[in-house]
Amino acid sequence: MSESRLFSMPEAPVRAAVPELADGDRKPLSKKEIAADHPTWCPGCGDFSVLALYYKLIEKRKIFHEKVTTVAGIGCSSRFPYFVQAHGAHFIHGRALPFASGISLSRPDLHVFAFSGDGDAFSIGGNHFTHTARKNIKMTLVVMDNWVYGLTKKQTSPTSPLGFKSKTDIWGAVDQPINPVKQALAAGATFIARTTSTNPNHILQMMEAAMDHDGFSFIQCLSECVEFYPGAFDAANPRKGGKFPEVPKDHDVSDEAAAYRLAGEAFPGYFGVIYKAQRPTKNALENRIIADASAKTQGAKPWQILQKTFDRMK
Ligand SMILES: Cc1ncc(C[n+]2csc(CCOP(=O)(O)OP(=O)(O)O)c2C)c(N)n1
Ligand code: SF4
Ligand SMILES: [Mg+2]
Repeated sequence: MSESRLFSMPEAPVRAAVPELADGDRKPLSKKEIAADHPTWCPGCGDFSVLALYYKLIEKRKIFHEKVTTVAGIGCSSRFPYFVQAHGAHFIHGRALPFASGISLSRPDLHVFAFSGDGDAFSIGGNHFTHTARKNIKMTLVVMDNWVYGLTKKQTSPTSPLGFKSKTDIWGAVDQPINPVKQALAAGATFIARTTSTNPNHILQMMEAAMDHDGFSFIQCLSECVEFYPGAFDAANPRKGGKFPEVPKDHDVSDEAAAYRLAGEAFPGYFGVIYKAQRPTKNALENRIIADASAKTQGAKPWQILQKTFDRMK
């Protein structure tokens, strides 16, 4: 690229802390203003509930169109951004997190939400889950876990339980399923919560807590696929004779070993915030490097520092 072209590039956005959400002069967005296309999910799919609560979150927390971005990979659950009237992307299968990472690192003024399925997040996107968590990139990831590949019509997913009969395991799944909470803990996620699509108040509570966390926040949301895995989560639904055990009040959310023990409880396990830690985000650490470099180069802009680095490499 010629020097003149490079110098005509728009300036990098000013890096600032996330501003106060409340903007007294503006009305919160109504559901009508946030809802886009009519969701194409099967009637009864758990994903409807997650979407409805996301609308509610945006309304309740007065997040405006220009301050939120909604990213997803591929899958029934990942159709999510289509149904939200805001900036976002329905991206490549398994690649929502790297896309969302770029947004988060370059636009610290935005609230970045990623939505994924169990296949999208833990199969094809498993490596990105690990690295986004360990880098502690500020965003919220909601995995709508239905224990199956829904969009492609019933294949075994990484969270399908042993014995689950699917098109890929006609005699029943033989592979040990992963435990999303343990996976997130091991990867270094700094906020981990569990919820279920049948408990709307709880979903909203978890989304708000995740959004307020300064770091990578992960929510495993059980979300029934009524078409290919009906009844999967009945044991977690009091209306179907199940239980909804909340994280015990005396659980220390900063205790990793205790979180690991809670995560290992038999299904339905515990719901609520299971782990929360403070660790510098990649966003903050990179900002520090940029600020130091800028100070050493008499206030040069990030792209000017980059240009100097390229020049040295010539
Ligand atoms: C690179 C690539 N590989 C495979 C597929 C096919 N595919 C689309 S969605 C999907 C799995 C979706 O499962 P999950 O993430 O659990 O979402 P759900 O549909 O259950 O919500 C697969 C394998 C694809 N679209 N792209
Ligand atoms: S196939 Fe399953 S996951 Fe997909 S929309 Fe239908 S119920 Fe939901
Ligand atoms: Mg799935």
